[in-house]
Amino acid sequence: PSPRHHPDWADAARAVRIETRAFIDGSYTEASDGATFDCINPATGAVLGRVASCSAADVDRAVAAARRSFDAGDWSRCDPAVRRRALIRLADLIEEHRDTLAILETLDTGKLIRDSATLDIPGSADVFRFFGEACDKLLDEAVPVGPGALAMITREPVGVVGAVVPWNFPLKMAAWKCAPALAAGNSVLLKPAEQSPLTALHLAGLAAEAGIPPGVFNVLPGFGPDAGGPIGLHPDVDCVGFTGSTEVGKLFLGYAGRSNMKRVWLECGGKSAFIVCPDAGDLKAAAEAAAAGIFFNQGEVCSATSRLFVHEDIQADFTALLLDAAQAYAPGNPLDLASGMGAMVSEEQTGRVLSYIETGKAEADLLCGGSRVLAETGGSFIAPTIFTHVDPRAVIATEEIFGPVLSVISFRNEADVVGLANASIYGLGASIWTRDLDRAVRMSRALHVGSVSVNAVDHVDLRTPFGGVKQSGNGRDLSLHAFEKYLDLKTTWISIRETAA
Ligand code: TXE
Repeated sequence: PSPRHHPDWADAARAVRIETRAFIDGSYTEASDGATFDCINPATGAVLGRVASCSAADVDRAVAAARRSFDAGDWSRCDPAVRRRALIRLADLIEEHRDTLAILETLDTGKLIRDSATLDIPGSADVFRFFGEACDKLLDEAVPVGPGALAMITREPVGVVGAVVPWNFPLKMAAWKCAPALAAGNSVLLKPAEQSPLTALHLAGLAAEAGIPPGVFNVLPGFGPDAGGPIGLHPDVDCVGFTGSTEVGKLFLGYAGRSNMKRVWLECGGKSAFIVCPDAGDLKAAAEAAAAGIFFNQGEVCSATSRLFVHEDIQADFTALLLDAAQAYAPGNPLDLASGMGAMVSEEQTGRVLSYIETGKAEADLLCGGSRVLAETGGSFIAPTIFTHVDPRAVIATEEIFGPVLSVISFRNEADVVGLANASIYGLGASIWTRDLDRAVRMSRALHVGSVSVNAVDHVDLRTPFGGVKQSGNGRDLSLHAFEKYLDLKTTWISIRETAA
């Protein structure tokens, strides 16, 4: 879809109505104690609304509703064709509300409207449609155990699922968790990040309109410790799907251990490698992809290729092309289609990234960027930043920055670069640029990550699994494999008398 049908998105944004209430048991509601928090537009600093700040009491209400609906079976045990129709209807409604959702996403996070309208929102609809379509096509299994028995392996929803998601792709991450969980028949509590609750709240109304029964889908905006913690610790939540920092991912493992051993699926941080081999061929295309790999969405991407390894023989040429490619990412008003990059999600995130940039200035050579820009707008903007001659052990080359900051590191040979790329606590993605097929296969086999893109960058497709190894997490989002997180296997063994009595 083209975002150009709105000549002026800023005008359209003024007309958007903002829902600020939580959604529990089929209706919008204030937090039990009436608490709210300010939802800020990071491109201007303006307050967009006062959003319900949920706490343990609200989590209890939502879990009770989710459990009641799950046990009632209207969703969990219905003909899966009923779930299919509702989820596909929800996908249609997301598309019908595309402009409103895109505006809410951009106002709330600072990301470009161009991306919200063409990627985030349509991509979220696609996810609901994909898992909706799949609902009634997952088959159970009958096992060949001989004539004396019938053995079946059936899949059953796990029960009440908590989805705790971050702010970089708010609606998309909600869809990645909730669509397969709902399609499998679970009841869901979605906790959006406190920085970006608005599209999740709008989604709740659409889910009700699509026919998802009360209690099956609940949305609890609020802070991590207040609303996320009680979900992680709740004895009646059976599973949590989380995307966010590695630090908080570890907390969820602890919550599960301290409560009911709920299943915890984590998609956490990354420090993905972008490797440019001497036989990369079209260096300009590789440089453009490298810039996209770190500057798309202001670098606020878990699989951002924030470590760039370039072979020493082509380093000078490649760096010049990279600098050119970075020019396309000049920050500007996210509602303006001409802007190259949007605002950082919050002042807090801006401060965190700027502090890494200061560290980088002491550790490496600054090629471009390196500062805050457009301060006069009241917004949180950072220039696309590239450091060269970075030591692979430097702070900026090892820690997840989650901003538009790239570290360029040179390498001598294949074994050298595979070792450097694998020397990370993370293992989310990697991108390899080479025209040598043997090399591509050798390297992708040797990289300890969840996804490898060859002559492409961070390729994500809803038909293929996405997730990481090591401290990037476990389990996979997207693809039919995502169902595995939200379904338990049940074995039923029936002995058969072989002769009629
Ligand atoms: O993430 P948090 P933050 C990384 C990135 C970023 C850093 C911090 O490096 O700079 O994390 O971002 C909820 N109990 N990523 O602080 O806190 C929180 O409310 C229960 C990578 O925003 O992990 C939100 O809903 N829940 C990443 C969710 O966890 C808690 C995306 C994620 O927030 C909680 C975002 C607690 N104590 C950040 N504290 C990725 N993998 O894409 C927070 N939460």
